[in-house]
Parts: sequence; C-alpha cells; structure tokens
Amino acid sequence: MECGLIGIQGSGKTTLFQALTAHAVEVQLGSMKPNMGVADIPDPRLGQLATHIPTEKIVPATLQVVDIPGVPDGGGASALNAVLSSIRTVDAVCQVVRCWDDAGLGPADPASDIASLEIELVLADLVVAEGGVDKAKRSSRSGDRDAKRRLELLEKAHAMLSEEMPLRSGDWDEAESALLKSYGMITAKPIMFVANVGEDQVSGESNHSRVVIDAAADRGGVAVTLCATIESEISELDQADRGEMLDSMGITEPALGAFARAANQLLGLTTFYTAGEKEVRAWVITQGATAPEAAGAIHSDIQRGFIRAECFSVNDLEEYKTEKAIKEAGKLRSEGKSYTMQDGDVVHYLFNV
Ligand SMILES: Nc1nc2c(ncn2[C@@H]2O[C@H](COP(=O)(O)OP(=O)(O)OP(=O)(O)O)[C@@H](O)[C@H]2O)c(=O)[nH]1
Ligand SMILES: [Mg+2]
Repeated sequence: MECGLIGIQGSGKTTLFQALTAHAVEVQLGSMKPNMGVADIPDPRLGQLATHIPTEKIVPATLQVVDIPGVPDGGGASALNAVLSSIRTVDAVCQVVRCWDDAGLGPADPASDIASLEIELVLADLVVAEGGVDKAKRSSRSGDRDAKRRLELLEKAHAMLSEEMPLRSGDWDEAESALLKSYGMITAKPIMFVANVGEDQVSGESNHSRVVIDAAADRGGVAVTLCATIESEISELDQADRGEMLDSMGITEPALGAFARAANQLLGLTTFYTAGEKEVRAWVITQGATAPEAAGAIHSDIQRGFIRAECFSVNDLEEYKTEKAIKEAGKLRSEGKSYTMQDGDVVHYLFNV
C-alpha cells in the first residue's frame, strides 16, 4: 500500500518525505521523478508492550511513501503528465498544504491551493473518462458485454467530473471502485491533508491550519497539522536528543505518529502485534482480515498451518501487567479461523506445517 504526497510546488512534500523516511533516501531535487521510501510508523503501543514484555528489539510497522513533485509554473504538458502518472499508481493521496507565509512564495492561501489542485485533478480524470467512454462505446458496439458495464460507469464518472465533482464523493459499489482504480482515477482515491505550518505554530491551531482541517472534513478525510522542517530535524536526532527537543517545544510525540495513523486509516489498515523476548513487533493488515490472513503477513507457513491464535489486547497488558495475570483473569482469548483481527491485538500463533 502506497501513500503519495502531492501538492503545489514548494509546499514541503520533499521535506516531509525526508522526515518520514528519516533521511534514508537520497532525494532528487528539481527532478520530475518521484522519490520513493519506507517510513517507520512511530507507535507508542510498542513501547508499552516492551515495558511489560522485556525484549531484545522493537520492530515498528512501515508505510510506503512516494514524494511526487509539484508541477512547475510553465512546466508544460510533459511535466504535468509525468506528475499525474505518478499520482495514478498510488493507493491514497496526501496533499501537503503550505500554511506558512513565505518570503519568496508569498502569503499562504490554503483554500486556494486545495481548490486549484482539486480542479486540476478533476480535469485530469475527465480526460481519462472521455477517452474511456469513446473506447467503451466502440467495444460495446461490437457486442462486448463487459464494455457495456464499463461504459455505464464511465458515463456516470464523466457526468460527475463535468460538474467539477471529485469521484470520491460518488456512490460506488466494490466492483465499480475497483474499476475506477484500474483506470487510475485520481479523484476516486482516498485523500488526507497535511497542514504544513511554520516553526512558530506547531502548538495550537492557526487560521490557515483551520482552513485545511475544514476542507478535509468537507471531503470526508482527515488533516494533520505539523511543521515539516521541524519534523525533518527531529528525525535526524538520536532517541535521547529527540525526547529533549520535543520537551523543549512542548510536543508529546513527533507529528509523524499522527500522520502515519491517519494514513493507515485512510488506506483501510489496522495494526496487531507479536511480542516475545526476541522481538516486539507491529504488523499492518487490512481491516477485517481474519486471524489466518493476518498470520500470512508474518509468514505464509503460519497461515497455511494455522491452528489457532491466542490473543489479548495491548490494553489488557496495561491493566494486568503480565501475560500470566491476563491468563489468570480469563482474558487470554483462543481464536479460530474465522476470527476478525481487532486493532491492538497481541497474538501468539499456534500452527502446524
Ligand atoms: N517555514 C517553513 N518552511 C518549510 C516548511 N516545509 C518546507 N519548507 C521549506 O520550503 C521549501 C520547499 O520545500 P520542499 O520540501 O522542497 O517542497 P516540495 O513540496 O517538495 O516542492 P516541489 O518538489 O518543488 O513541489 C524548502 O526551502 C523548505 O525548507 C515548513 O514547515 N516551514
Ligand atoms: Mg519536492
């Protein structure tokens, strides 16, 4: 699952990408190629688990991020197409919105940035819908049943886009959503926003970030407020200095935690844990996954030879402190093949291959 960072030029996408990937990827500046990387997902629950279950190492879950450059002014059709085709392949998009007044770029105007990018993306999808309608018409004339279904869908999409409505505001069933995704329709993708604020505005809400939060709510999505330059600096520090810097700024955790949680929710993902003396580890799975499916995230053998899953929740561990006490309190659950994994489950798998 990939989350693509999109936005107007200079809104802070690459800075945020570097923060997310802790500067592990050498970024290309001024290139129209996207930067791709993997972000560790900061997760306070891992620390909680390790407090009660002493372990050799802690392994966080990860999120794939793609930093897509903004289209330069006067960049022409080829730059625009390069950017659009990068956006078409990601699973969800995150618009980074400039919320600081910049000496070079001028005052922040988040409402206009959000509206203008949205129109641009609606137009891009409209072009795809137009092309698709023509093609599906030709195919359905030659008696292709499936083409008829595509034609109906594309005509509905075309009508919405002509009214400047993003496709995500439409009512689509699962098959239709999958078809829209296969056409690479950008405005059908789930969207979230980052209100990228100035260094002096990380605590509290500014008028600019309020605009972004409201725009996100209008679109059924979430917004995270952060300062990408500060997050980028924090990500370069080691753990001890990190805590000190956060304290000095009155921040409880790097905003990247909130970012990653929002992105996971957007992507329809949820987290479970394995915990033992070798490692305490977070795993990301699709919401609604069954116990054996979740086991597959760890190893296909565990899924294949699944017998049952012994589960408790992170909260149970907080309350009872040890696994033994959880068991004695009757809170250790034995779950079978059809169990739907819950966010925050800690699991021991029993399997046989
Ligand atoms: N004050 C302030 N400056 C920022 C912030 N985030 C990024 N910048 C600065 O804004 C400039 C552009 O940032 P980038 O991260 O390169 O922007 P971008 O969105 O990747 O730009 P393109 O790739 O050209 O579309 C850099 O000089 C950053 O240091 C922020 O949160 N606050
Ligand atoms: Mg960039």
